[in-house]
Amino acid sequence: MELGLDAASAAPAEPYESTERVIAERRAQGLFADMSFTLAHPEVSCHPERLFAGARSVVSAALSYYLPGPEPGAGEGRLARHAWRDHYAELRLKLAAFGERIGGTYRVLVDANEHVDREAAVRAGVGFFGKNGLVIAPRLGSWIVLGTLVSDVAIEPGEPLGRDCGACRLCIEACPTGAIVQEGVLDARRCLSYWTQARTALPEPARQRMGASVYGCDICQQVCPWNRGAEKRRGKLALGAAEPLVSLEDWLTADDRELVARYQRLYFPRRDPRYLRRNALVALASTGTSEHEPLLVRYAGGTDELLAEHARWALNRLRESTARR
Ligand code: B12
Ligand code: SF4
Ligand code: SF4
Repeated sequence: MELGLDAASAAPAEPYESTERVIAERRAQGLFADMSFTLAHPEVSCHPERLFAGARSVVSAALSYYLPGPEPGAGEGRLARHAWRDHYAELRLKLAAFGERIGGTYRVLVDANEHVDREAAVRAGVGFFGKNGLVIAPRLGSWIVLGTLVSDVAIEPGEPLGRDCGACRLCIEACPTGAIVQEGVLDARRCLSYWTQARTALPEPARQRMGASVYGCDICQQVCPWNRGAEKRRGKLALGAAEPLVSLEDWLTADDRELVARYQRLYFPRRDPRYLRRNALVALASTGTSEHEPLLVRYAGGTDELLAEHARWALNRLRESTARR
C-alpha cells in the first residue's frame, strides 16, 4: 500500500493446471480467434514455477483506474477506460519497487505473454472471477489492471475469496454482441474489444456495434453492480493527463510514426497505425458529421484496400444517417 498499489496478495508459485486445460479446450473450440499472447504457450503462461530456478511465490497486485469521463462529441472516438493512461507502465514500476524491497530474485510480469495475470489474482485472493470473465476485487470492482511479481522469497499466501456473482447476469445481457457465451466464457470472435485490436477487416456486426469506440469496450463492466462503489469513491477525481477521447480526424491525418509513438500504451498488430485508422473510420460513421465527408472520400479512393473499404462503409452509413436527420 505504501507503494501506491490498491490491492496485493500472494500465492505459492504452482502450476495453474485448470487454466492450462481451459486454454487448450477454448483454443480448440476457436474461442480465442487468432490471438497468441498468453494463449499460444500455456506451458509457459500457466507455470510461474518455471519462470526461473527457485521461483516460490507469486504476488498479484491491482491498480484501480476508474475516472469519470466525458461522452464523445462530434468527430470524437472513445478509448476504453484502462487505456486512458499507461497504467501497465505504472504498475510495472511499483512492482519492481516492491521486488527491491523484499529482496531475492524476482521477475515482474504485467500484461506479459508469459503469465496469465487473472489466475494469480484469483489464487491470491485479490479478487474473484465475474461472469464477464473479469477479476472483481472487493471495494475496487473490476476497474483494475493486474500485474504479477514472481519471487524466490517465501511470502505468506492469501486465500481465494470464495465469492461469486450470485444470480446476477447483467453483463451477459448487456453485451451487444452476445460474446459472453457461458458464465465466465468469452468468445473473442464476437467481442468488440478483440475486434478493435484485430489484424483483419472488421466484420459487419462488429462495425455496427462499435459506435464511437476506437479501442476496447467497457460495456460489460459499466453494468456491473460491483463497480458502483469504486465509481462513487473515485467519481470526483480529476482527469489529469488521462485521455478518454481522441479526435478521429487527428488519427486519420497524423504522421504514421508520430501516431505510433504517441500511442505506445495501446496494443495494435505489428505497431501498424492502419489498424488505429481502420477503427477511426468506423467510428466516424457514428460521430462524424458532413464536415468529415471529404476525409472519408479521400480514404475511400485511396490505394490501401483495407482502409478504402472501411471508409466506403462509413461514408454510406454517415450519408444515410445525415439524410435521416
Ligand atoms: C487475451 C486477453 C484478452 C482477450 C480475451 C481473451 C480471453 N478470453 O481471455 C481480449 C482481447 C478480448 C481481451 C479483452 C479485455 N481485456 Co484483456 N487480456 C488478455 C490477456 C493478454 C490474456 C488473458 C488470458 O490469458 N485468458 C485466458 C482465459 C482462459 O482466461 P479467462 O477468460 O479469464 O478464463 C477463466 C475464467 O473463464 C474462469 N472460469 C472457468 N469457468 C468459470 C465459470 C464461471 C461461472 C466463472 C465466473 C469463471 C470461470 O477460469 C478460466 C481460466 O482461468 C490478459 C493479460 C495477461 N497477461 O494475463 C489481459 C487482461 C485479462 N485483460 C484485461 C482487460 C482490462 C481487458 C478489457 C476490459 C479491455 C477493454 N476494456 O476492452 C477487455 C475485457 C473483455 C472481457 N469481458 O474479458 C485485464 C483484466 C483485468 C481484470 N479486472 O480482470 C488483463 C488481466 C490485463 C491486465 N494485466 O490488467 N483481453
Ligand atoms: S468487452 Fe464488450 S463485446 Fe466484449 S464481452 Fe464485454 S461487453 Fe461484450
Ligand atoms: S454484471 Fe453481474 S454477472 Fe456480470 S460480472 Fe458483474 S456481478 Fe457478475
